[in-house]
Amino acid sequence: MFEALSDKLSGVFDRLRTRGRLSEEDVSEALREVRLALLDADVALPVVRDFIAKVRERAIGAEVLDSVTPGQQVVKIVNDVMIDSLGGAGAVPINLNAAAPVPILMVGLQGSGKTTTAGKIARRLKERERKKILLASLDTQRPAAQLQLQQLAEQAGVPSLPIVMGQTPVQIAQRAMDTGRREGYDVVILDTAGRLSIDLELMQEVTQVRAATSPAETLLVVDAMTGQDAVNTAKAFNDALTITGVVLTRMDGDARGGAALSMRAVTGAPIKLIGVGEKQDALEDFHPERVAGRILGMGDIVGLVERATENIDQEEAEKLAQKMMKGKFDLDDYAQQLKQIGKMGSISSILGMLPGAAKMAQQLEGKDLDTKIFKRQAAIISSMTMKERRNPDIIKANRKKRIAAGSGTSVQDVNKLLKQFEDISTMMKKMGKLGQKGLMRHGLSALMPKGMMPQNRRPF
Ligand SMILES: Nc1nc2c(ncn2[C@@H]2O[C@H](COP(=O)(O)OP(=O)(O)OP(=O)(O)O)[C@@H](O)[C@H]2O)c(=O)[nH]1
Ligand SMILES: [Mg+2]
Repeated sequence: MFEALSDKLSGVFDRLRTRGRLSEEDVSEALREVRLALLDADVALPVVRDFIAKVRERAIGAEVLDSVTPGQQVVKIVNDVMIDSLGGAGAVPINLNAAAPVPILMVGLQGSGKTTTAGKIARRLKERERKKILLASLDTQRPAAQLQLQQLAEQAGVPSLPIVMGQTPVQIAQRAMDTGRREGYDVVILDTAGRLSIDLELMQEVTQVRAATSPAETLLVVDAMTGQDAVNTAKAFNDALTITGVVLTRMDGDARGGAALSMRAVTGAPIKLIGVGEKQDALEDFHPERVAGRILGMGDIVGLVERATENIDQEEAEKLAQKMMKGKFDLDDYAQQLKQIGKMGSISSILGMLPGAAKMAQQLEGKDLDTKIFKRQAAIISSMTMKERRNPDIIKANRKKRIAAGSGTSVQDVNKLLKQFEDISTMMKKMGKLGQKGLMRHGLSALMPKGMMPQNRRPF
C-alpha cells in the first residue's frame, strides 16, 4: 500500500530532517518534490495544489523556520495536512442508526468488488456486532451473480435471500426488506449489479431501489487500483445519487494512493472501509491518521497493536508481560512468541506497519523469508532440553552440535538464535526498568520483530 509514494516522501523528509536550519528556499524545494510525488501517485491536480498551498502557508511561518527542529516541524505539518485530505482524524463507522432492518445499499462499477465487500461487511457485522444479517443480490445482469452472493453468504455464515428467477431488482429489494421485517433481521445488505460505465440505466435502477428501501447507507465500492478513474467514478455516482460512504477495494495491490488522497476532497464522502484482499476477513476500517502515518513512513503502530491483540491469547500475553518485567524470560517463552508471530501473519506485513521499516518490508517481500526463519528457530528450541531452555548459558560447543543435528540446522544457526535471544533479554531488562509506560513510549518498534509482542492493551 502506498509504497512508491511513501518511498519518495521519506527521501524528501530525510533530507529536511538532517538540515540544521531551513530557509524558505529549502521548504519550497522540498514542497516541489512533495508535489511531484503526489502527482506521480495519481492524486487529482486540484487536490495536490490545495495540499501544497496549505503546507506552505503553515510551514513558512517564522515559528517553524526558527524552531530548533524545523525539518521535523515541516514533516508534522505535512502529516497534519495529509490527515485532513484523507478525511480528518478517526474512522467513520458504518451507520446503523435506523429502524431495523437497516438497509445498506452497495453500488459501483462492474468488478469493483461490491459482492465481495457485501460478504465481508456481513461477516464483520455478524462477528463484531452480533447483528443478524440478511444478504440479498439484486443483480439480474449476470446469471451467476445471485449464486455468487449465496456462496459468499454461506462462507460468512449468514443467510441470503432465496433466489426467485424473473424478479426485477426493485422487486427483489422489496422482498428482501419484507423478509427482513418478518424474520427480525437487524441489517439487510442489498448488492446491486455493476455496469461497465456509468449509464442512465444503472443510475435509474439504483435510484428506484433506493426509493423503495431508503437505505441508511449507500456505499460506493471503487477499485483503488484505477486511481484517477476511481475518483471520477465516485464523483459521478455522488452527483447522481449522493453516496454516504466509499469502500476502496484492492488496497492490497500496488495502488499508488491517489484515489485515497483525492476521494474526500472530490466527493465529500468519507472513505469508510478498505478492502485488502480477496478473503472475507480482508476488510479494514479506514483511519486517516494511520494511513497518513503509513504514507509518511511513520508507521501504523495502533494498527499493529490491534492486529496483535486480535491474534494473541490475552492470558498468554499477560503472563509474558509479567515475566518480561521480572527479567525471567527464557527460551521456552521465546518459542511461544515465535508461535504467536506465526499467527499474526507474515513478517513483511507487520514490518510495513512499523516506523521506518517499510523499506525493509519491501525487501523481504516475495523472498519467502517470512515465517521460515521462525519455524527454524522454533525447531532449534524444540531440540533443546528443558534445562537448556531455562538456562541458555549452559549451551556450549557439544550441546550446540547436538541441538543443530537434532533440528536439522547448523551450529551457526544455533549461535544466531542464542545471540538474538540474548539481545532480546538485555532489551527486556531495560524495558523492565522503564516500566510499562516506558515500554509503550519507547515503542513496539524496539521490540518487534525480534520476537516480542506488545501487551494486550491499547497504548493510547
Ligand atoms: N485483491 C483484492 N481483490 C478483491 C478485493 N475486493 C474484491 N476483489 C476481487 O475482485 C473480483 C471482483 O469482485 P466482485 O465482488 O465480484 O465485484 P462486483 O463489483 O460485485 O462485480 P459485478 O457484480 O460484476 O459488478 C473478485 O475476484 C474479488 O475476489 C480486494 O480488496 N482485494
Ligand atoms: Mg457483484
